[in-house]
Amino acid sequence: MSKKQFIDPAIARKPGKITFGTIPVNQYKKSLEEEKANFSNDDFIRIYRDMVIIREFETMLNQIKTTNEYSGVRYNHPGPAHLSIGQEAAAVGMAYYLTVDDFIFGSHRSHGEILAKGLSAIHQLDEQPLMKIMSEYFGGTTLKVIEKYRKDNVKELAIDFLLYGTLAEIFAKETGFNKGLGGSMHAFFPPFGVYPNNAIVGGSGDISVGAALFKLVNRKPGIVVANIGDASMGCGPVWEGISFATMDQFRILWDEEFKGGPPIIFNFMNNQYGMGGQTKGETMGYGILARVGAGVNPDMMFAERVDGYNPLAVMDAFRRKKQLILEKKGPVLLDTLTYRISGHSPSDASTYRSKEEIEAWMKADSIHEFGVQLAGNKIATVDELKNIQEYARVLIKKITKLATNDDISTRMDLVKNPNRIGELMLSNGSKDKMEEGKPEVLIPREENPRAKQLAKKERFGLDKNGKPFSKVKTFQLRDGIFEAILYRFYKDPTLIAYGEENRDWGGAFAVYRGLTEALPYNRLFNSSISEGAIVGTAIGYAMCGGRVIPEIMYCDFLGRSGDELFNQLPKWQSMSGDILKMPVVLRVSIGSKYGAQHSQDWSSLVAHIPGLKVVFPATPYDAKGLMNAALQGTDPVVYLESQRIYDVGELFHEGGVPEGYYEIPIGEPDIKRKGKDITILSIGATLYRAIEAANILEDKYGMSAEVIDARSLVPFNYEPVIESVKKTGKILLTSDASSRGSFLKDMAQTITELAFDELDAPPVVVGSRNWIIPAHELEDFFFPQANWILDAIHEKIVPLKGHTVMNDFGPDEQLRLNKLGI
Ligand SMILES: Cc1ncc(C[n+]2csc(CCOP(=O)(O)OP(=O)(O)O)c2C)c(N)n1
Ligand SMILES: [Mg+2]
Repeated sequence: MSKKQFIDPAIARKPGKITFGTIPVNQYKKSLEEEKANFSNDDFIRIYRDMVIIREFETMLNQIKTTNEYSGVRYNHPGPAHLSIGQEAAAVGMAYYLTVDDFIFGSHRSHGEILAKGLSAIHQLDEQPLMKIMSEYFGGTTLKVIEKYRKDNVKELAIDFLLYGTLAEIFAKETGFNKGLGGSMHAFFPPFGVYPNNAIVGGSGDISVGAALFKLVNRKPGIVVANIGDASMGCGPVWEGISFATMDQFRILWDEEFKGGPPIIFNFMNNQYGMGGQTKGETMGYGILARVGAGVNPDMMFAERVDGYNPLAVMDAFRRKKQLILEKKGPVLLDTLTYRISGHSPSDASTYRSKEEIEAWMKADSIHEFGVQLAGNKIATVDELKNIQEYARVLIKKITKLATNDDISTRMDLVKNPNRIGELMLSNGSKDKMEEGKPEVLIPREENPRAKQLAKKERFGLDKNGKPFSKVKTFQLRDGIFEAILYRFYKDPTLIAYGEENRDWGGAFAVYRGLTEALPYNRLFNSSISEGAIVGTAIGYAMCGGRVIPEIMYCDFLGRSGDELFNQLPKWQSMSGDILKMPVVLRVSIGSKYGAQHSQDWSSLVAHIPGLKVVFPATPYDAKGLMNAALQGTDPVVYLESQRIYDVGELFHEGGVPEGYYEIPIGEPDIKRKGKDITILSIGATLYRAIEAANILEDKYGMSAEVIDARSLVPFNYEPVIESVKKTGKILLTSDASSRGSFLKDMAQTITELAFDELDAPPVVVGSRNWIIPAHELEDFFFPQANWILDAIHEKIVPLKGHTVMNDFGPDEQLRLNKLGI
């Protein structure tokens, strides 16, 4: 949305036609002789060598998988190995012109890409920085293994290091590039510009765009290459990543210097199959994959098909496409045609393709053909080529011996330290800013129009007589969130925020009102309606070193970012072996009044996912303090907000919401109302219903309830709750999440274990119904109400004298509903 752009009906409604340009298909025609102008003999031989190394590496894995032996080295590898025999030219061609500043992302079939990019980086780096990288990575753990066996030549040592680090990772050894926590499908090595590979196919489609966004926004050198399988063109994150990367605003609304948008090449490693499905003719409709670029933007993403069986053709394409990006001409799509001679995995019987087809592609094999050309053009003799093959065999055998040796290449010792992996789940860092530098802003913070308005507001919600101030006079919960975010924007130069309607509109619920005036487009912008990419790009942005606040407008829409939320955001810190940090604060607004698909509280769902922190503040004081803490940290935090209480004032914290900076530690619950007879533990906006119930309990039944506001779901300190239960002997837990399988049940069970002897009755859970959420007029029948809490206490914990039950929480009804699945 931008008022700068006038949408003229006279123009928009005019008849016309869209004409597409042409998309080149295998247009590379240069002979090796002609290429001598661009490559030295050494270059040609190195290209051959790199392909041969990759081929031998994959051949070794194939043999290990199928026969438990390679060249006399015996080993059983039960894990995955998706091999890329046949695709070597595509990988080496892709990596050749990329510098160490250029990042690649890939998929489950990325061994070849990792090695190609690593070999290219090793060639480009001087010995000193190379040695520094190796000796500093995990304090030299990986280097120490191979150093013993080779000390003569740094470049050769680095090749050993690359092959060993990758293989040890595949074999789940702690000496591998990601401490063995990534494995075959996720191995990577950032110092060489090799970023995560993803077992969720298409998973890199949006993460890589976030990495490119990081480069763009923070003016970092280099481009990003997203290596994606051809069948993954059917995946949501890929389409969303492409949509996000090609938004018009980069060219039209952002400052001139950002014109090209995220510097990214979507490189489809088109081996023409997705497991057993043929993409052309069966599972996709594009015919030639490059066609897809035509519809995306007027530049047709400079889409092109290139012969991925010829390394020089791929290099030529990458050189030209990289140049386009450096000229700020925007994202590029490459369809790199290749063939997977190996099966999808070593157990693949290739029932879906003919023998003739495999043989035809083997006959055209890129390594063989390139070798013939090198010999034909007198660049290398046949014997020299054979020597290279022998060199690769010796090298791979040596590395295989080292990586399979359990004494040299050890696994994480979970006997000695059973919680080692647990300790890597969260980084728990505290960082004012992710990088040094002056944050880019448009006005001084004091001049912010919203900040000026807030200065006049009442920071405690009640006047001297205990009467609430009017809404307009009160500093609200949304203001607490705003203040914390505004503060951080002036502190951390890497911080950016985006989502739907974040700019101009000020966020759908006015949390960001006043931010547009403060920040340039490159720090606050509206994204495409791509919830997957909103979260996915944030992941890529954070793993490259930035801090980011993506926003999901309604909690219900989290489903659209399911994979990003389940498999990416929570997992990359630990899967990287703590190389990557993930300072992403994902703001998620929980709806109200809008029925079944706009009012769901999915807090239980996100709290279930290991690797995420989850907070749900219910007061302005907590909202500001928890946002400050989330933005100071280095972990992914799902920050839940309830639309029902965006406008509440502070009713609990004496003195109101401080103007200055303070943090509320994530994980610490807070006693909002003191009591001695029963404990009520609430999550989120239900706090106010719990307080209402507590007041009725006091007034009508003479029972004093202690109300504890969980504030956080993960992590969570149970101690204050247990202390309370020791005093009261009774506890009821309540939140707006549907009761079955909810986080409340998890808490109830933990409390039972920790305080069984203190309890007079089992902990009782009062969640929402296991229904769809009805219209606002019927919402009170769905979300827990004060009278539900009273009914549940009466029926399950302690009879309340004279209480008339309105809802049946008795055991018979509980049994009946469970039998019915509601
Ligand atoms: C989201 C997801 N769906 C399904 C799979 C199972 N799977 C693994 S590889 C693969 C085929 C992918 O094909 P393509 O993207 O062309 O890559 P290729 O395997 O050919 O390299 C499938 C379906 C997966 N890993 N992730
Ligand atoms: Mg494929």
